Amino acid sequence: MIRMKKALITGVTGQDGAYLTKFLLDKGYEVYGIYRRLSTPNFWRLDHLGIFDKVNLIPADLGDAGSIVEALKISEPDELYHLAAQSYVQASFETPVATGDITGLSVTRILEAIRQNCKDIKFYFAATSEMLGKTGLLNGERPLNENDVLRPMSPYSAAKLYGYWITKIYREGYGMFAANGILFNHESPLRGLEFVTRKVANEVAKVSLDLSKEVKIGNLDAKRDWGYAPEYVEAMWLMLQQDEADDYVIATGEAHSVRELMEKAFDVVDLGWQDWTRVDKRFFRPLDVPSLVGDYSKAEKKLNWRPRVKFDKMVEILVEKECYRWERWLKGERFPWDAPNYTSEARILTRSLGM
Ligand code: NAP
Ligand code: G4F
Repeated sequence: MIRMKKALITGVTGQDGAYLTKFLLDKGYEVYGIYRRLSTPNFWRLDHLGIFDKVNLIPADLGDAGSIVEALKISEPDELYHLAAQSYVQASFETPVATGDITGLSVTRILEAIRQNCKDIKFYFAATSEMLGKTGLLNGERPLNENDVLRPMSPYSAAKLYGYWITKIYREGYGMFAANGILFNHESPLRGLEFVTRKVANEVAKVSLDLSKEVKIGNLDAKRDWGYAPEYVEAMWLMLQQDEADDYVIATGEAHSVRELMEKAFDVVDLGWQDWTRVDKRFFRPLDVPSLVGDYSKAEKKLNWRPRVKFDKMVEILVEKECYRWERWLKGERFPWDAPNYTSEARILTRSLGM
């Protein structure tokens, strides 16, 4: 009898954790997910994908090495996907030390637990295009690849850079199967509301239904390479199916500015973006990566992976989903991820207000 493969996912309640869980369950995996105890349960993404009852949940915290060892013992995984992190760049300027610990140092806690207990586990680390930072200025000439210089511009990306290097060190030093996915931005209707794509989609839907009068936004000039999250989790899995561990850029190869995002999102609801937009300094960062575009040719060649949903389609999916949700909300339906449950941005006092 063929044994079902087992996967352990940290960050199972996040955007990628939920899509990866669904992807692996569809492949016949037994999936275990680490979640942290919160005062309010946070399983809405798993619920939305209809998989909440199919994933085995293990309470643990990235700050607590013992709980990670316990999760390994309970799940005995073949593959471990380390996705959990303080993942919001702007918040990393507010909580740089906690971000260093959870987003950076936790990678060593997990790698050490694997090294000491079960060295054969295949390990995936969610590295990021943000690590490229200032090197993004080269985007005027070409998309960036795995060999480009990493020059982080935020406490978040400095922490990820540490995680990326420690992953390579355990791979080379101890012969462990440890891969880095250098993923560029990837979005979906399950994105946290604070990230710019879902924030804009949500606000545009509200404007179109007369529930709001304007969208407040930060740096309109920033450019990102925005892909579609459900496609990116497949790339994570493909990295762990190779004979040898390696590092891969996953991207669409297209750059679009936040200005273009606004334009396209308002276009979906037949409105002109400039009539409804206000630039607000609270959404600027002490430092912001100006531009990021990725060259995914190594992943295409070695993993046979390529993006299918590009910018225009991705924005349409997000805006249409938010319009659908708000239309039903007006009829009295409620959803677990309802925006009214989020704190109004106007009441969040960040250090950017004093800049
Ligand atoms: P996300 O939606 O913010 O999810 C982050 C996950 O980490 C959540 O499940 C969160 O749990 C968990 N977490 C945070 N602190 C924790 C702690 N102390 N102990 C245990 N769990 C903790 O992020 P995502 O978009 O899915 O991204 C997944 C990973 O890929 C992250 O590491 C991110 O930095 C990286 N990445 C993302 C992108 C992107 O564009 N999405 C691109 C490159 C890299 P709660 O639900 O309890 O908060
Ligand atoms: O959506 P964002 O907050 O994503 P960011 O900072 O690029 O980070 C995301 O992608 C990374 C991969 O490169 C991940 F590693 C990370 O975990 C996260 O998933 O902001 C995108 C851009 C930035 O330049 C930001 O300054 O949009 C700009 N922006 C302009 N106005 C805004 C806003 N960002 C947000 N969140 N909110 C605004 O109102």
